[in-house]
Amino acid sequence: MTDPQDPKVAPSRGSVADEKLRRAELAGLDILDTGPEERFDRIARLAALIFDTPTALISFIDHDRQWFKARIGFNLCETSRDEAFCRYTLAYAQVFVIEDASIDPRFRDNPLVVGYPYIRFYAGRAIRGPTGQPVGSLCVIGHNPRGFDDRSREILRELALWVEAELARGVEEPGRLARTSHEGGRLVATADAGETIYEHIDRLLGVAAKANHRLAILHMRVDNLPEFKLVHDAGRARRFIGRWLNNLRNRNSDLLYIDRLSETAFIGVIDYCGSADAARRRCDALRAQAVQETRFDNIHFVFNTTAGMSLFPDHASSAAELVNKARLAHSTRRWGDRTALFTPSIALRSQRHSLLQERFETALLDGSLYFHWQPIFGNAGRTLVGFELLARWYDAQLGAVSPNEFIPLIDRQERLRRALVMNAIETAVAQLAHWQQHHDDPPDVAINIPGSEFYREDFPDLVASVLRRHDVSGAHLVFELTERSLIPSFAATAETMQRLRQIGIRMAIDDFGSGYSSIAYLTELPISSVKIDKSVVQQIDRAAQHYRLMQSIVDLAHGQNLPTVAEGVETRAQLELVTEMHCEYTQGFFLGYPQPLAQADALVAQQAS
Ligand code: G
Ligand code: MN
Repeated sequence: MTDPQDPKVAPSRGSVADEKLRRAELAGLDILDTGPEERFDRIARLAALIFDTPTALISFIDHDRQWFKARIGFNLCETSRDEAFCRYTLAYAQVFVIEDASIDPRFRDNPLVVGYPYIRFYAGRAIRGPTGQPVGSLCVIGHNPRGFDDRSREILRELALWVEAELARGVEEPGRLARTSHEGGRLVATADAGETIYEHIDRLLGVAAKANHRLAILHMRVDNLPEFKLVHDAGRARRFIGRWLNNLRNRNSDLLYIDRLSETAFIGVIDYCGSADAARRRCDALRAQAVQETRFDNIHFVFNTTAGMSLFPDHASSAAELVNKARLAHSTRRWGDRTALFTPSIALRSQRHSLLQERFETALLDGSLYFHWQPIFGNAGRTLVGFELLARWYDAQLGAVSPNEFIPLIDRQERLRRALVMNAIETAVAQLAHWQQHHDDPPDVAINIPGSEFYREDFPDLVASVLRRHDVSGAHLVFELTERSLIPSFAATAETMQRLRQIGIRMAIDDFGSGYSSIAYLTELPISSVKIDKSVVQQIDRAAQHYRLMQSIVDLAHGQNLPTVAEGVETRAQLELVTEMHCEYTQGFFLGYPQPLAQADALVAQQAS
C-alpha cells in the first residue's frame, strides 16, 4: 500500500469495483442525510475536548460529496468530495495526520485551507462499515500547525472504533429532547400547553433568528389516510398517527416540531443547514421513515406522503406566511414530485391565477370573454357542416389570456366552470335559433363540456330549459368531452349522456389519441363521433407510422359506426391524406380559423346560396 503520509502521493478513488463495494456498504448503512444524533455528536464533542481542537467531524464520503453526520465547530454540512481531506484518510489504515496544510503541496491550495474554515492541522481515522469498507472518517481540525503523538493516534483510533460500533448498532433509541433554548449548536423549544401551531412555530423562528439557524417548514400530507380510515376505525387511526408522529420526533432531533394541522395534513419544522436541496433531501428522508413505519397494532399499512416546503429566513419571517408558502408549494407541485420547494415564481403564478379567477366572472358579464367559431367541413364535397365554439378572453388590463391558461383554472372552480359552460350553451342555442329561422339546414354547433358536468344530475335539465326558452331542438348541438376529463365513472357519465340524447344532443369524444385513449369510450358510452387530436393528425404527412396510427383510429371508430373528425389540419397534404383515409370531417387552420360570429354567419349564408 502507498503511504499517504508521503506528500507526493495523491489518493486514488480506488478501482471502480472497490468504489462500488464501498458505496454499497454506505448505502446499506442508510445514514446519509439523516438528522444529527446525540450518540454521534457526543463522540465528536469528546474528540474536540480531548485534542483541544475547535473542530471535530464525523463525515461520510458519498459519490461526489463529503457529508457530515456530526459537526462540532463547523458550519458547512457538506463539501465537495474533491476538497475532502478525508478521502486521504479513507485510503489509509492508520491515523492520517497533516501537521501544517499550508505547506503541504496536496493541500496548500485547497479551498478549505485558503478559505473557511482555514484548516492548518488535520488528524483523521477512517470509519469502516460492518464488512470493512471505509465509508467515512472521524477527524479533528485546528487552525494552527501542530504535532500528533502516538498516544493521541491511539485515542483517535479508539474513538473511531466507537463510531463504528454505533453505526453497527443502528437507529438511536427514543429519548425526547426537552430544552428551551439554543444549546450546544442544537435548536430546541418545548411546547407550551395551549399554544397554537402558529404560536409555537413563531417562537421557534424567534430562537432560530437569534442563533442564526435556518429552518425548513414542511406541509406534509398522508395522501392515503382516508383509505386507512375506511378500513380501520377512527380511534385506531388516531393511535396510529400519534405513534407515527412520536417516532418521527424521537428519531430526528433536527425535527424540532411536528403536529397535525388538519385531517390529513401535518406541519413540521426542520433545523437544517446548507442548501435548499439539503433541506429537501432531509424532508425526503423523513417521508421515507414515514413509509417504513408501517407495523403497529398488527396493522400493516404503507403511508403515502407528499410535502411542500418553505424556508426560513429565505421565504418569510412569520409562521403563518411560511406555512402558507409550504402549502402553496405542496398544492402546485408537479406530478411525481414528492417534496416540492416553494419558489418566488410559484407565488407569482398563484397570484396570477387568483387574479384571473377574480376577473373571469366580470369577463363573462362585460363581454371580454367571448367565443370564436371554427368551421368544420365534410371531406366529401367540402361542405360546411358545423362550428366548434371556442372561448376567447381579451382583458383590458391583462391583454389576451390564452384558453390554455384560463380553462384549467376555471375548471377547478365549480361555479366559474359552470358559468362558462352555460354561457357557451346560451350563445350556441341563441345562434341556432337565429339560423333555424333563416336557413333550411342550419349548421351544427359543438361545445366543449368539462367531464365534471356529466356527474351533475341537473345538467340535462338545465340544457333542456335553455333549448325550450329559445324554441330550438337539440338536434344541432354536439357536446365535446375530452377523454381525460371522463375517467372517474363510466356509469354516471353514460346515464347523463343518455338523458342528453333523449333531447337530441349528440356527444363527441374530443382530443382522441392525445392521452390515455381508451377503446372503452367508443364502445361503452353513447357517443356519436370521434375527434382525432391534432397531435396525431399533424404528423401523418411526416412519418409512415403516424399515418398508420391515424388510419387505425379511423378504422377503430368506423368499426363502432362512429364518424371521425380530423382536428388541426394545417396543410393541403394533411387534408388529402385524411380524406384518403375516409375520415369524414376536417377542422383546422387550413380550411378555417376560429373566427368571430359575423364571419361564421357569412360562411353559413354563402353555403346556403
Ligand atoms: O381540444 P379542442 O379540440 O377543443 O381544441 C381546439 C383547439 O385547437 C382550439 O384552441 C383551436 O384554436 C385549436 N386549433 C384548431 N385548429 C387548429 C389547427 O389547425 N392548428 C393548431 N395548431 N391548432 C388548431
Ligand atoms: Mn373541442
